[in-house]
Amino acid sequence: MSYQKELLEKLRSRQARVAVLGMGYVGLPLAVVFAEAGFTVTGIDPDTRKVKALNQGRSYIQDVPTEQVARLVTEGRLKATDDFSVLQEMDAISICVPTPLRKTGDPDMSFILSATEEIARYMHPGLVIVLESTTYPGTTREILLPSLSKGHQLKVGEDFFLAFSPERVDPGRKDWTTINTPKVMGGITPACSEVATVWYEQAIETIHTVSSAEAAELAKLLENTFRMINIGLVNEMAIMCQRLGVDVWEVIEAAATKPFGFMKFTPGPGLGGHCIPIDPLYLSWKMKTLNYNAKFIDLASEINTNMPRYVVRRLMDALNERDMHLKGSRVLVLGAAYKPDIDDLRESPALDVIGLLKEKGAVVSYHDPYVPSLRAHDGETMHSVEDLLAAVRQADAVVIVTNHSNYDYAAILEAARFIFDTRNALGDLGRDDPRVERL
Ligand code: SAJ
Repeated sequence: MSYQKELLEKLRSRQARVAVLGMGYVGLPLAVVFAEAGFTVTGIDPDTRKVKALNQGRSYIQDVPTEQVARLVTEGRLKATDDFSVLQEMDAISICVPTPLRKTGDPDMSFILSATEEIARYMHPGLVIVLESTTYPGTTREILLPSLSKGHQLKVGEDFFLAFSPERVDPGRKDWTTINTPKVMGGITPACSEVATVWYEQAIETIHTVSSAEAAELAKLLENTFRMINIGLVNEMAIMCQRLGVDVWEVIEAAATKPFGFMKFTPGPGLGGHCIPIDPLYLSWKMKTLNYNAKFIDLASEINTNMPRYVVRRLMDALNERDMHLKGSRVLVLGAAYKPDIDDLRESPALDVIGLLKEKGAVVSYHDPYVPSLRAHDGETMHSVEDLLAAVRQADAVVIVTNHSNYDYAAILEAARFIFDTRNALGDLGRDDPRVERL
């Protein structure tokens, strides 16, 4: 029997032994979904704290209930280890490791490279490997395939199977989860696509199979580049509307009444998170190696990156109009996380706004119910103010940077001298109030 047939049988019967490399916000939910489907799953992570927590039946990912981890561990369907040698017993391996950017703005492939090297050490016939980490097109074929093919005669698409399937995890989201979010799958060969699709469809409701790993890699980059560019568009629309003396929020609401052919995005103080500001740069980086300049990505990135500076300039102008100077003014920043109702600070524009305000000599404090402390760009450790309304009263200006839904905006408006609202968090509350300006 061919390795393909044998592996397909193991996958369909759920007898295949599954490993997930990287037990973070993508890997742990995926491991749990495979375990719930009946596979025996081993989560592999070099972070021994994660390994210990999981083996003790504890979850550290908000979307994965501890009770679920505890049950699966007790049932022997899920376990964790930092020992990569278990890979020699595995039949199916998902790679869910980080793909950040280096300080230079180039892709940091180190996590993918080390995971691939570990798998390469334990390569054997009848193995399917799926890369989930967001990366530039060609990574699966140009980086993983050569590394996994070294030192043996195993042939991809016959003896082992290799594919790419972009992660679509949105932490905190309850409506679209790992099980019900359609999953794109693209293999190095048709047999790779088939084996990887059969594996994933045992646990995930909808698999959309494409003809190559590159098509799957690019689908993910299109998704998030689309988002980044459209956010850049509305950010530039905010700048243009301000020059035209028109309320951009009113314009967007009006455009959003169009039931087709328009998708609403809203302006803000910049682009945060570990996906949207970063994924498109993987594509523009790859295109530069092919002597092509991805103009839309570069332009949108420039606009989005400049938004914190634009916010601070708008605040300076607003204070000047009130015969005040930013230098020496007490400015309270509301909301530090990169988007509402989460505690994630990664790439948060609030850090840039705070840094720029400090550079201009403002006396800066911040409040965020989800972020008790943060390290400002100048190295200072800041702490969220204890008494929000007292801090609002003492501030010369309040800047709403992240519009957490649990803020009492009416009380904040009542207590404030001046508010610069970068998210239209006040909505109609501050419509004609001279103490309020919006982006
Ligand atoms: N933002 C705006 N205006 C918008 C939307 C977002 O300024 O209209 C800002 C946010 O404030 C934030 C940044 O962009 O700083 C990113 O926000 P996001 O809503 O895109 O949230 P993320 O970064 O968590 O994006 C994830 C992505 N999911 C995956 O990559 C699997 C993205 O593709 C999803 O569309 C997004 O979640 C989502 O819809 O929640």
